[in-house]
Amino acid sequence: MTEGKYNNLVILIPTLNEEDSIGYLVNSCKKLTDNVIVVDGLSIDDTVVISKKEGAEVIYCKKKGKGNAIIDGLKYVLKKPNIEYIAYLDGDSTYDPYDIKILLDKMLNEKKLDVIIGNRLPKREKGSIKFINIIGNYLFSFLISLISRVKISDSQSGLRLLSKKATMIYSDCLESSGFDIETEMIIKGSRKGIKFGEVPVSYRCREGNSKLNPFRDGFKILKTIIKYSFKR
Ligand SMILES: Nc1nc2c(ncn2[C@@H]2O[C@H](COP(=O)(O)OP(=O)(O)O)[C@@H](O)[C@H]2O)c(=O)[nH]1
Ligand SMILES: [Mg+2]
Repeated sequence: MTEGKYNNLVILIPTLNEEDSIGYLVNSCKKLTDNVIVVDGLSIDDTVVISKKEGAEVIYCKKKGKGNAIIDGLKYVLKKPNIEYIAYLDGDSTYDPYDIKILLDKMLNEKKLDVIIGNRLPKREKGSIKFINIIGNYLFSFLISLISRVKISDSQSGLRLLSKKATMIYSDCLESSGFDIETEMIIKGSRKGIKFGEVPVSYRCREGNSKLNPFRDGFKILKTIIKYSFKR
């Protein structure tokens, strides 16, 4: 699997009002695979129209939050035949979909890995991650690594590749509704025997507005870390 399309790959894109970037993103993802699924949280702009026009399949998640969209997307993907790899990334313009190839190569070369996380920190564009989010991410990554006994540098990254096995495990157990989904995936996953790898990926400044509130969502992530350090 080096050239051409990866038709055993699905790319999931959770969206809430991402009309500024979704067209270009779907178009780029379609060069990697025909299976591009936008999980829309009832956007009130043209996200859905543009996604369909560019050839994505659109499913709707009425429940609020990125976590709910990812959980619905993973469950939906499992109904599709011949899918082995599931990638997801933000619907803004921050991640480069071609980096999914780097994640795939890592998973193919290290067969024991079930989840590959794109590490934004070494290659990020200046100003792409707010200072407060960098501090929060360092703190959360330290705590999550400690609890899950796996070294994770960028625990809040929203570019990930999952094996089918990991997707099956997650679709049965994930419950975080919002941005805390990334945290739950690592802590719960490590307890269920899922093996994680990381690769550096590029990260650019966003088009449109971020849906993440550093205080509200940061607090929720911290609560999730504490909850799952006790809960088995
Ligand atoms: N379906 C759905 N997607 C969401 C929701 N909130 C955020 N997203 C999407 O989740 C991704 C990550 O959110 P984003 O605002 O980029 O967070 P940031 O990267 O931390 O600034 C983006 O593609 C959002 O459009 C939601 O309530 N429902
Ligand atoms: Mg984003």
